[in-house]
Amino acid sequence: MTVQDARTPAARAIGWHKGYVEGSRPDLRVPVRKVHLTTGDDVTLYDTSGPYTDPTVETDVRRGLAPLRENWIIGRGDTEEYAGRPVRPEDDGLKHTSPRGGLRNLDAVFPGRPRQPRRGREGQAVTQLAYARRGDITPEMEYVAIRENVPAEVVRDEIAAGRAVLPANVNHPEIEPMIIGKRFLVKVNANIGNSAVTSSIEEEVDKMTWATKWGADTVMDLSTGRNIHTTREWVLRNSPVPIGTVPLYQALEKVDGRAEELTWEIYKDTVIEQAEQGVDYMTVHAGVLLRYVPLTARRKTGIVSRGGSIMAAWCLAHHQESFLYENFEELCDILAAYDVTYSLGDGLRPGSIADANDEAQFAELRTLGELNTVAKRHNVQTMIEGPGHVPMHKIKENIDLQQEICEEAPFYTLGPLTTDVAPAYDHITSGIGAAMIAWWGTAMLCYVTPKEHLGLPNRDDVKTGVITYKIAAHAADLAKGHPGAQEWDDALSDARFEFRWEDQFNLALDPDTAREFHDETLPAEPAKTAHFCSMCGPKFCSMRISHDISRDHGGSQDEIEAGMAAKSKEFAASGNRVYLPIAD
Ligand code: IRN
Ligand code: FE2
Repeated sequence: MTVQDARTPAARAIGWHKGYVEGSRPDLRVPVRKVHLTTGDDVTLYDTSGPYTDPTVETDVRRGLAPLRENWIIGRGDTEEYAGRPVRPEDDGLKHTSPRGGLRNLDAVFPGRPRQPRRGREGQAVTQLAYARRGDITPEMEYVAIRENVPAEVVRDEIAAGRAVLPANVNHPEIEPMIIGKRFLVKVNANIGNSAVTSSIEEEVDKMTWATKWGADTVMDLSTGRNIHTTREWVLRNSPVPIGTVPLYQALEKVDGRAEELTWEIYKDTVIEQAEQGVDYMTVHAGVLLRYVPLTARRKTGIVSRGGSIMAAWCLAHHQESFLYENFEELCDILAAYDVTYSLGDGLRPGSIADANDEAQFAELRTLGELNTVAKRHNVQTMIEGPGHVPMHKIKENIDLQQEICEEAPFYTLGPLTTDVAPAYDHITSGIGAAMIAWWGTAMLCYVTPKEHLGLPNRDDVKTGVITYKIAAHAADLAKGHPGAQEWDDALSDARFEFRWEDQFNLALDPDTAREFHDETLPAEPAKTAHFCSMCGPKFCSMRISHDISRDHGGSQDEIEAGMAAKSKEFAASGNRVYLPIAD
């Protein structure tokens, strides 16, 4: 493997540069972050920031990122381009406000390269799961194998077994492939755009790149309200990470927020619209069954999931079984034709400590297990969403049950929050639960920001949420012994012990804040060295050993004792200090 170097003087100055590890073909280049230490060494870290941090690549938000997977997708020869579903004004949440009305196409809403959607030829499954089961190692699999430092066969086998997913819609060629599964690094998702209160399209794109800059592995676009289709198009075309959505939210917009007016046709249409755009994974709350809704009646906080409450309202209004559950097989075929990954939603997750692990929650989990089996039969990659609010002593049961019921499909959890008493600090209440559940096997963590339960996250909250969750994820990687995880800690520890401040900052999850805090309080300190070693050198150590073990190693017992006494005096004379400043 060769490591390419995108180093420029400017990149040098910020302490790291983007490098690339080349795979078996020239268009397979895996980005890494190369942190430059003052010792002259480099530390190589996983990098999610995309081409934006490569000064040799020009990016333009109006054109989108280069479609790096396009040739891989076309090369497989199992997809076709087609005219695509016309985008109507109402799909954009604009509802008849378009001056001319009528049809619009994707080119009109995104100025970037013209694009036609693709799908599996004759509706066949073009999923990484189907390829893995066939025994193929796709370029996407090789890419994540390099990223994760594991053999490509492990990637293929984990995907084939359904223990990992590689979300990669054939209409999202811009992504840098990543994998979600318990054998791999724990991943973090950041949610953006969860409000009708307007932020501009550029702002949403900026939130996405901001989240990936700090280490988000996937981003969920939960936009509602106006410009929903256009916003998503811009986010997708500019995103180096997989994008997830909850199509139910947009479907609800199409019926003016009246849940009872939702139909399978409206929902299906929305899913296809989003799949054509390139959404990589979709939350589907198909486990909320009519008969489970009454189980939530005596809960302290009822149904807190947005998708869950929409489906519960629909089921009650019609007194019919959920249209998501009833049409699940057809939905599988749609997702398989684009390689959209399921994220089976936890619509009945507990919203308070009191409701954790109750009958409603686990009844839904059993249904998700059943749906997981159906999805796999259709070659659809699948992960399972999990709670919510769960006290520490009840967390393990969640992951153990999920792994058993869902045949080790990747678990994707929201926290869980370990206490309800700290609004404004729920990134911490949930970061605790996230670290625990990730250690036990959760594959991806959905971040929680300090604004949870209180308001909408701003830029700072997004950053705080991502960093908090990167801590939880990495703490779990360490505990799980993921290859390479500890090298990062060791490099930082060495830097800390040797007072290489710049190295400490550059290795930190948040170099900016570390640097700022240090400048605020601590004066610069010189590097230190172990006094005992500079004083004694190897000779003393060998004397020490021979003293303990054998006498015939260099002198008589008297000589050894005299030597020891001399060293003792020398140490005292220097002020009895274990570590001394380096003279420079
Ligand atoms: C993750 C695990 N459980 C829930 N999530 C995320 O919560 C889900 O992927 C989505 O981004 C968000 C809101 O989901 P509800 O409230 O519609 O269930
Ligand atoms: Fe909550």
